[in-house]
Amino acid sequence: MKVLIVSVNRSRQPGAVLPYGACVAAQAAVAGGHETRLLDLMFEKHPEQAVERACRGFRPDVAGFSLRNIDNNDMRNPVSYTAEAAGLIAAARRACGARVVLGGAAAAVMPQALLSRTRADWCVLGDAAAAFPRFLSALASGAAPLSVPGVCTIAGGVFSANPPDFTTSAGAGLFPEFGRWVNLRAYARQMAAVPLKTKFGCPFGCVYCTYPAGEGGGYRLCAPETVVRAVHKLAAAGVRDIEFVDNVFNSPYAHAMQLCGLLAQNPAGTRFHTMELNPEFTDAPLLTAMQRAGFAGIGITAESADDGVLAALGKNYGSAHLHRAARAVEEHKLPCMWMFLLGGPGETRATVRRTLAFARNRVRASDTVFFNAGIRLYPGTPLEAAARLEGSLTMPREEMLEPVFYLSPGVEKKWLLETLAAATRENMNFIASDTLALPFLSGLYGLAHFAGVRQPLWKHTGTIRRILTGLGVRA
Ligand code: B12
Repeated sequence: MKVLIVSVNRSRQPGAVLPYGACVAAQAAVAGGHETRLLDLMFEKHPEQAVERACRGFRPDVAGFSLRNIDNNDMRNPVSYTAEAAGLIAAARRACGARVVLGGAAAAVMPQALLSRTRADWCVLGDAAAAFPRFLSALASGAAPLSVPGVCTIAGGVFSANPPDFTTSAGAGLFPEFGRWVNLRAYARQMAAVPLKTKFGCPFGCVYCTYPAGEGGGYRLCAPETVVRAVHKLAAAGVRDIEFVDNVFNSPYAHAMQLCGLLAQNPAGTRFHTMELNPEFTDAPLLTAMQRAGFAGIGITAESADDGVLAALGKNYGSAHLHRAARAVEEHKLPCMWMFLLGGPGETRATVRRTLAFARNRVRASDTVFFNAGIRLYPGTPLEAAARLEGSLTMPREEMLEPVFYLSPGVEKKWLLETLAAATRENMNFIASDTLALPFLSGLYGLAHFAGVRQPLWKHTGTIRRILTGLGVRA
């Protein structure tokens, strides 16, 4: 069959991200013996026309739409992407008779609502490398696609789903030939690293999160040797920055340590990044190993510095782990971004102040702190159930595609946003979601790349904000 994969994501917030999942899906279709093309809409000015053109030119039998984001996760300036996705699918329908299938991280979060909103024929959940070829061969042979694990559909108004298989192994299918599918130079010009994933699954129980539902609760690890081979292939293709995009990079701890050891022994000349360090496993030996491996920037998803809030969020760590991680960061040279999530269950003015005090006193002035206010509510999470019990969430699940957020009844939105605005004014290394929404951010990445600045750009947050403030720009 002829298969067209369309990567729908065009968000540049906080920066362009390479369509990793779409590349995996395209490579999986090729592995299944299908003639495959990928249309990446990231840099397209007229996406609907681009879809129509691709459909008319290629005449695909199957159009697979890779949906990464439902919305921008920003309570203050919410942007929803589903109407755009529905428009693109309608454009494909106008231009060709392909059967339309959804996949991707967004599809995994709300398959039924997305199928209904976009009127796609099918949705395939789980790892594309395992599920997509099976789905395609079922279609090609006339077998029932619903017999394939991970496939769902709405027929006659009724949603049916075959649960995804969370036992398939994580292997070479996770390392597509990126350069075959996307314009790597265009991403490099936007200072976007090439993403790599080293495992599936998430065993943690954070009350707001969809990761275990999307990938299963048990780990499926890639052999570190396979990851190192993929790194060397990318380096040979000219890639200079690689970002590990695991749900949590440093768990299992031994796997991360082994990978860092192998990367240090077999240097590829690439810089590494990850924004996904869990504080429980962020200690001095890990940071030493990461530094030796060639990491150039790390992010710690701390969420709060208050033990009560961390417990209510279902976190596996407490504030003592944050303090230990801060000490380890101080002892190393790695630039670090700390990320906090304000407004979760149990949050009060006092707990917000405790988190801000940690950020002021324990984070180096040269490091960056990112604060998000309000937590996006997703169907099926414990936080959704809590919000319904509190009475703060009343809308039916099908409508939760529109951005809806949890905010603790113990803290008023106005006070929280004003307090955050004051903290970011006073501390040039603090940023909040409104900084990510700055319209000139993409131009800034381009300029920095042109000037030879190395990733990550956020390590210059303080300097950039000082310059912009001096120019009278609120950033
Ligand atoms: C790492 C990460 C980031 C990094 C990205 C770094 C980078 N260089 O790529 C950073 C921190 C920058 C980031 C930012 C954002 N992120 Co983010 N991120 C992730 C994370 C943890 C992993 C993403 C990833 O690359 N996975 C690896 C790839 C291979 O997986 P995948 O894309 O899902 O593809 C697989 C399957 O979905 C499927 N598949 C994919 N496409 C297709 C197509 C077809 C046809 C088929 C059949 C199958 C298929 O097969 C693939 C292989 O297994 C996910 C969580 C998660 N577990 O998905 C969140 C996640 C994708 N992010 C999310 C969000 C919201 C955002 C932001 C909007 C938030 C913000 N304002 O910062 C931005 C948007 C950035 C942008 N420009 O688009 C949401 C998206 C869903 C939603 N809730 O809307 C997720 C799911 C987290 C969540 N549950 O809320 N993110």
